[in-house]
Amino acid sequence: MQLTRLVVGLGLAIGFMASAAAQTTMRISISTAQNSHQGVAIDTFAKEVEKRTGGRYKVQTFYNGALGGERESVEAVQLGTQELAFSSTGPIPNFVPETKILDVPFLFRDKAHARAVLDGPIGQEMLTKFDSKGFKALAWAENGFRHMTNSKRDVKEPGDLKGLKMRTMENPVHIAAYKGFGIITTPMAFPEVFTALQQGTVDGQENPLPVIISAKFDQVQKHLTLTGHVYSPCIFVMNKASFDKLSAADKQAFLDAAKEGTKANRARVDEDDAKGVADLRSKGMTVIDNVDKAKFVAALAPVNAEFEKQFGKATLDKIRDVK
Ligand code: EAX
Repeated sequence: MQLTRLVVGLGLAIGFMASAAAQTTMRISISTAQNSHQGVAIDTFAKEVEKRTGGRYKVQTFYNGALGGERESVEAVQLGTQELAFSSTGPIPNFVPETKILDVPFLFRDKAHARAVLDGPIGQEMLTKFDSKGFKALAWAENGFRHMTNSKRDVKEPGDLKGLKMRTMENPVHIAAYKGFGIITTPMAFPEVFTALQQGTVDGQENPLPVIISAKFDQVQKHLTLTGHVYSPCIFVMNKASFDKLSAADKQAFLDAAKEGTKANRARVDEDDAKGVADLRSKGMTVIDNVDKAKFVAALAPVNAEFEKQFGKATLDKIRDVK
């Protein structure tokens, strides 16, 4: 009797262990909605991981900062309490300082330039800097070029930004740059931004069209100016120990899945950029789409001189010179 029980118990335990080994579930999160350029990135990634590992790995997807804002999720990935996250580079320099340079204003000419840098030697070398910080960086993706919105006035000239109280990302380069415009900067995690705009805690914020649209900022912001002042990269990060535990073939599967996620992400950014202005106008925003960029660049000359000192002109030029 007792022996039978023992055998049954053992059988159950072995069965449980086998099924646990058969499927491992991991978690990935974003701070934007599922119906967004970030949503398609992680949905595609999850689907591809499952497909490429024959269903042995499953990735659960979380949206709208359900597991916390970007800084919190990246921190959780570093600690290993969450396996994966997809984040903008907003909070990333606080973990991997080498990435700071990517958020320098007016560094990239256009998306093709930025993608070429990130996919080329400079971006790929930067991915390896995550290794010693507890991460495996799987792939770069993007938010796109950031633009200014506010509830006070049309911003046509850089001087119009003076005195606006704006939410910024928790990123030292952004904060320094926007102060250079005369903006009163209020760093804040993304999940709090909509309410802050709604309640008037801040006058404005800045984000790419795909974020403005998916976050429905048109409901709480009247004025949009296409300043394109910063290119905003995103990244797939994974806990280093979780990645190292994978077999060589599974590591490749995760890397390839992230690449597919990036493809879907960039295609959606292009789509949102193409349709975004008309969409936001139809929802009642005024859109200034013909600013004299040179004036905005000139307004940041003193700040950019600081950045040249900090990062080195040669290093910045290496990025600028990528064709
Ligand atoms: O990644 O915090 C931000 O403004 C980010 O651009 C947003 O969370 C999307």
